[in-house]
Amino acid sequence: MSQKKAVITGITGQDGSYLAEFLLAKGYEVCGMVRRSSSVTKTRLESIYQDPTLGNTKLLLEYGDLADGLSLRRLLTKVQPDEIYNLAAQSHVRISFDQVEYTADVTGTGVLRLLEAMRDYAETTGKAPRFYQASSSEMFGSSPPPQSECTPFHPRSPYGVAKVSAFWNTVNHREAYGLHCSNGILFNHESERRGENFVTRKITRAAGRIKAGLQNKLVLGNLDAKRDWGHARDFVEAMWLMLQQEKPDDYVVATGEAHSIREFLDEAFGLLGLDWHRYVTSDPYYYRAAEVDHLLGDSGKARKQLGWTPKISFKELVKRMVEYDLDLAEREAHALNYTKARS
Ligand code: NAP
Ligand code: F7E
Repeated sequence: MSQKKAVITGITGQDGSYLAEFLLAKGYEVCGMVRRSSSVTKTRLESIYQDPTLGNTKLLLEYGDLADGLSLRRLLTKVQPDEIYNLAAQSHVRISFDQVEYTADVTGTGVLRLLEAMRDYAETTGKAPRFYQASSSEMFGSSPPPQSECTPFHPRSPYGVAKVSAFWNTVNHREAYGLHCSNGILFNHESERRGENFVTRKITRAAGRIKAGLQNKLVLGNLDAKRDWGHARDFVEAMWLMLQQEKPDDYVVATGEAHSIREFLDEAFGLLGLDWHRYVTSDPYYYRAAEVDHLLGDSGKARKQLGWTPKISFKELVKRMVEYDLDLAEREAHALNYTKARS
């Protein structure tokens, strides 16, 4: 079979970068959709991206935006992908309360724009790409744990509501038009590349900086929420596995182990020999208008039907993040001392 081509929206994000690496290693040609920004957003792709004018590369980047339907149509016509991974979103739950309409437009309606562009492309060319939608455990919201594919959705944020709308549009394109559309209902997954305003990375960044003497305070919100945290590198494999199935379907992807923010703090600060109670305070500023208290996934279906299993444990996840962020902080401290010494 000829080389497969994949489009990844959201390639500059945490998951996009891991998925691009994963697909390139499998021999795919990958085209990532990037949106225009005034600053560089390709830092997570540094190890795999090179300017195509400098030589052959299997990773190309094209401009596009989920808010711009024409750009999506142009992209599909140009790339002619076999598989589309829709990872782009305004993905921050707390911020979705401040940017309600934007979140509904990009995280919700944007998915419909992409699905419709794909449907038109399939009808015009007779070639139907397979479609992966990055659905989220936030759709379960206040439904009690453990949550599986059978658990009712009860979202608790504009982000969760937008993801529910995207979920059903993905299902509807599967049922109404016979397209190969799957939802991965992924529980929280983190990594050394996690955005710095998500709680796990905020904690490991701060722990590293405190250890390096660069900071002595960390302000968080609700410390009692529980999350089922895995490593993003494990989770992107599940996305790919879904699109290799003969039939499209929806799958929960989770580790099956939940921890509170306090437990994450114990583990992260403990690895550096620090007592977090000396540095951490909780401030209502970081509380949400509505909270999701307890997410714990039952991924039995994905394990059985996809043969997927997470390899990186909670302790290993925290260790990797802490070690990475300690190194980063030490380099920051070194650069600061160097600048001071020269001035
Ligand atoms: P992330 O790091 O926040 O990445 C989001 C990506 O979407 C970035 O590449 C961002 O581009 C892009 N993007 C944002 N708005 C866009 C727009 N209007 N048009 C095109 N691209 C846009 O998120 P992630 O953690 O990798 O998550 C990937 C996907 O999985 C998201 O859809 C998220 O909602 C979903 N999800 C994540 C988790 C998790 O725990 N990580 C769990 C369940 C579901 P910029 O770089 O330009 O900002
Ligand atoms: O919050 C609490 C906060 O922002 C986790 C996204 O990838 O996963 C992510 O959404 C918990 C919440 O992730 C702070 O209240 C306390 O209970 O790291 P988070 P999230 O909201 O679970 C889901 C599955 C997605 O789909 C999303 O895209 O931690 N918390 N103090 C805090 N959270 C943040 N961000 N900052 C704090 O200071």
